[in-house]
Amino acid sequence: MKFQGIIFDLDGVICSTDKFHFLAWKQLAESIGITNFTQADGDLQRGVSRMESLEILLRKSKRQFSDEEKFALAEQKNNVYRQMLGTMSKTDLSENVRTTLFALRKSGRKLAIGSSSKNTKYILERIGLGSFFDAVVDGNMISRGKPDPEVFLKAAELLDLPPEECLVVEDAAAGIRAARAGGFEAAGIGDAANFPATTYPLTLLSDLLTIL
Ligand code: B16
Ligand code: MG
Repeated sequence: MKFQGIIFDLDGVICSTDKFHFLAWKQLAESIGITNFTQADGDLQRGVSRMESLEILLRKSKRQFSDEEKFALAEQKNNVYRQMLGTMSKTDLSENVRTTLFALRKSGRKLAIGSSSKNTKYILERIGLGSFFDAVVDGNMISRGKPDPEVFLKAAELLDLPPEECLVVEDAAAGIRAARAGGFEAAGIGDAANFPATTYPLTLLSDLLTIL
């Protein structure tokens, strides 16, 4: 087996919380007078950390905010986002993702999550995968966000495998760049299927089963 380990991004690969991110950021934008926060702005926030996402949003504001105010804004957004996550359940895990994960587990591979989100554990619990993965590395465990490879290198380390034996699965440009910077091959889903740095384009997560 070329890949003994698979490291999955969470949002956009295992489940889809991007719609909640967008709605919560949009609500925050409007509360500080930004009326032109669009889906294209939301797309730029894919895969990057909460504070970097805030900076992307604040580019649309004429006001300057102190660091203290920025932390308060990020918390305000996160509170709204967490409430939305509370509506998620096992039904938010698609059949395609569920059967793919179980087939990969059966093949004997080690499986990990490498996510920028500080809400990773909560999301995994909501969708019924709270204790499924062999390793979970999230935004609370890293000091540099994607496109820095830290999150994936830490996941490989926890799986006790070198990067060349792990495949990273990502949906975002920042994540594909992080994977390649860490010496990983990358499978890309969604927009990431078309990036030049993506090794394996996926239409569905189950396409992994034919690639491996
Ligand atoms: P949080 P991923 C990322 O998750 C999201 O794609 C990105 O939009 C978000 O800003 C980031 O998590 C931080 O999320 O505010 O929950 O800490 O794609 O790396 O699984
Ligand atoms: Mg993602």
